[in-house]
Amino acid sequence: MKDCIFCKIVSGSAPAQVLFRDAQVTAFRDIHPVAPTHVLIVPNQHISSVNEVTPSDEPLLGHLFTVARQVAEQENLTAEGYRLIVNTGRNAGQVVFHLHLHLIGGQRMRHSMG
Ligand code: DGP
Repeated sequence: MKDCIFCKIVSGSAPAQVLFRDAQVTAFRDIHPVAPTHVLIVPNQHISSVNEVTPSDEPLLGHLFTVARQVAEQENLTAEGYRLIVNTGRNAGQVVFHLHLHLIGGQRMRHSMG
C-alpha cells in the first residue's frame, strides 16, 4: 500500500535491518528497540490491524508465528523466553497500521499487561 512504511520495507524500497524474508512474511529490527532484541514480524501483504483479519488470513497468520519462533531461535531467546505483542488500535498504542508482531527479549520483563 502506498505510503505504508512497512510495505516499503517489505518491498525493499525503504531500508531496514531485515533478519528474515520469504514470500509471505518479513522480519526486521524495530527502529526504536525497547529491549536488547526487538524485532517486528509482518505479513508481506497489507493488513491494517487485527480488526481487518479474515478467516482466509489464517494460514498466513499461523506462518507469522512460525517465523517468530524461528527468529527467537536465531536470536538465542528460546531458553530464557520472550514476549510477542500485537497492538491494535489507538488504546493499544498502535502507530503503524500494518499488522505486526513485536518480538521482544534479551532482558527480564515486568509482568504488566497494561
Ligand atoms: P506499534 O505501536 O505497535 O504500531 O509499533 C510500531 C513500531 O514500529 C514501533 O516500535 C517503531 C517501529 N517503526 C516505526 N517506523 C519504523 C521504521 O521506519 N523502521 C523500523 N525498523 N521500525 C519502525
